[in-house]
Parts: sequence; C-alpha cells; structure tokens
Amino acid sequence: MLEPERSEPELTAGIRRGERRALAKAITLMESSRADDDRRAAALLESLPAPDEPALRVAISGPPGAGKSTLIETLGLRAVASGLRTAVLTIDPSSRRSGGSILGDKTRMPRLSAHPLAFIRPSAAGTTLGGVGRRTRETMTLLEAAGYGLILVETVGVGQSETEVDGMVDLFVLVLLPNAGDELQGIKRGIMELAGLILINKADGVFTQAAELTHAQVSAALPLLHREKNDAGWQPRVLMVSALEERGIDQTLEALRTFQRQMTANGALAKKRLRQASGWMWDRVHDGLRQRFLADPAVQRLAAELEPQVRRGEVGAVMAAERMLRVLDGSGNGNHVGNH
Ligand SMILES: Nc1nc2c(ncn2[C@@H]2O[C@H](COP(=O)(O)OP(=O)(O)OP(=O)(O)O)[C@@H](O)[C@H]2O)c(=O)[nH]1
Ligand SMILES: [Mg+2]
Repeated sequence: MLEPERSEPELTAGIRRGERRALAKAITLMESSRADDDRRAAALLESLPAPDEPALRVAISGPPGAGKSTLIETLGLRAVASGLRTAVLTIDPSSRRSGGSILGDKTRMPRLSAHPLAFIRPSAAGTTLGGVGRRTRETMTLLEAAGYGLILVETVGVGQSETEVDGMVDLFVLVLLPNAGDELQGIKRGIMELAGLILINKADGVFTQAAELTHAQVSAALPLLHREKNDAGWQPRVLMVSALEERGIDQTLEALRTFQRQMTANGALAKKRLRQASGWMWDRVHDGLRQRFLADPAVQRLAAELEPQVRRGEVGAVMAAERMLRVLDGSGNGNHVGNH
C-alpha cells in the first residue's frame, strides 16, 4: 500500500490518461478530512482540464429495496455495451444499515465492476443519513475529467437528502416500487417535483399489474406538479421497467440521452450547473468552518469541559454552545481559530 505520494500534476496527468489508479487516488484525496489535503484537492480540481464533452450526471434515488442497485448495474451494462464509459458512486454500505443487516454484497455490482469501461466507487457517507457522500461533487468532477460520459449516483431516499442530491446532478431519477401508487400521497410532492424521470421498477411477474396501475397514477399526477424551478423545458417521463428481466432499460437509456441532448441544446443544463456552483461553494465553506472549528484545541478543551456539565444538567445547552462559539471571536480562551 505504501508508495510515495503523487503530486497534483502527476495525478492530473494520470487522470487525463484514464489511469484508474490515479483516479482512485485523487478521489481518496478529495475525501480526506485533513486540512492540508483540502488545499491539495482544491489545487488538483483547479488544474483539471475541461472535459471535451460534459458527462451526464444522474442521481438514482428511491426507497430502500426499490431495486436501485440492480437497475444501475443493468443500465450501466447496457451503457458500456454501447461504448459509453460509465461511473457509479454508491454510499459506503459500512456506514449505513437497513433493517439491521449490513448492505454489503448487493451494492457490489459484480458484472459491471468487471467491465473495462466502468468504474465503481463507494463513497463515504456524508453527514446526512442515507444522503450523498461528503465529496460527491468533487468526485463527479474528477470522473468527468477522466472521460466518463455517464455518472450514476445511487442514493437512498429518506425524505430530505433528495434536494441535496438534486443540487449536484443534471437529472434526478426516482425509482418507485410497483405498489407505490397506494402511497402516492405519502411520497412527498417536493420529491416528485424534482424527478425528471420516474421509473416504476419490478414491473414483472406478479407485480406487473400493480406496476401498470402505478404507472397510470403517477402519469396522471405529474401534470399537477409545479416544476418551473427544475429542468426548464423538460417534460418528465414515467417508465415501467424491470431491472431483473432487463425490460425498459433501452428506453431508460434513451430517455437519459434525450434529456442530455435537449437540455444541452436549450442551454438549461449549463445554467443549472452554474446555479449549483454557488451551493457547492457554500457547502465547502460550511464544511471547512465546521472542520476547522472542531480541530481547534481551544474548542476541544472547552468541549471536554462543558459537555459533561451539560449532561449533568449543571450548564444549559444554549449557554454552553454560546461559550464554545465565542472561541471564534478570539475571546474564548484567548486562542483564536486559525491561529495554528
Ligand atoms: N422482481 C424484481 N425484483 C427486483 C428487481 N430489481 C431488483 N429486485 C430485487 O429487489 C431487491 C432489492 O434490490 P436492490 O437493487 O438491492 O435495491 P436497492 O434499491 O438498491 O436497495 P437499497 O440500496 O438497500 O436501498 C433484490 O432482492 C433484487 O433482486 C426487478 O426488476 N424485479
Ligand atoms: Mg442499493
């Protein structure tokens, strides 16, 4: 494992040559939580050439067990078969549990990961439960520079993470179960409004009828949603698919391609990315502030002192927080954040 660290220019050159190792190392650098690595990562991102053609960045979201991973593997296999280099980002299963079982093997996508045109990377989970990785945007930028034309991000929909994910991708795809029609009221309107493509998965065997009903219900509900803010000029689509029986997969890929073509032609995709850039800036600022604050020795000393007191009920939570935040003003313990 131990080998000399590669400099940013070396990594950049490696990424441009399509070297997986350089790409993997660069992603690891992005995900590092060390402040000096952050600076190196920023320099690396700056040095990346603009890709010849932007990748299509797609979030695949939906409830647990909807078949997102299976669908991604099937779709990915179809994409690479057509010569499209495809990258997949998943949330590291070790950081997430569902129903008491660790989701290990299902997310591995064995057939796709064996393909030379595919790249699969589990990213460390971010602060939001089931959301996206802390450095998903940065990783997508690297993948794009490395020549991946399609980037699929698997995220479990838990109600809040969807908006966060939508702020990072070109297209938000919602995967639903065949019986989703019954609970359509329960699916938050806001989430339906994000989706540019809705896939009713598991439309096979005994689920076929339910899937057809759901397809009809979702199709009927779509025109009632307000979508002005999202994907200007794009008419969202609903498709019935079966990841297992590989049905509806070509149509799905075709829908992705049409979305990219249309939204590129009308300039909406470029605008969306620029809008997302300011969100990206603030996310980095918030993340950096948090990290620097928590790494400050004065903060750590105060936390060690105050937290037990708060637990014992001797100091109020708000007062304790105030005292810790005062470190930022340099009036805490005479120690200033950033002074090290
Ligand atoms: N019948 C049927 N089963 C499917 C289909 N797609 C996936 N499954 C099954 O559904 C189960 C869950 O599939 P996954 O692909 O792991 O679902 P997921 O949405 O990625 O699940 P999480 O990542 O745990 O949220 C597995 O047992 C799959 O074999 C399908 O099209 N039809
Ligand atoms: Mg999965």
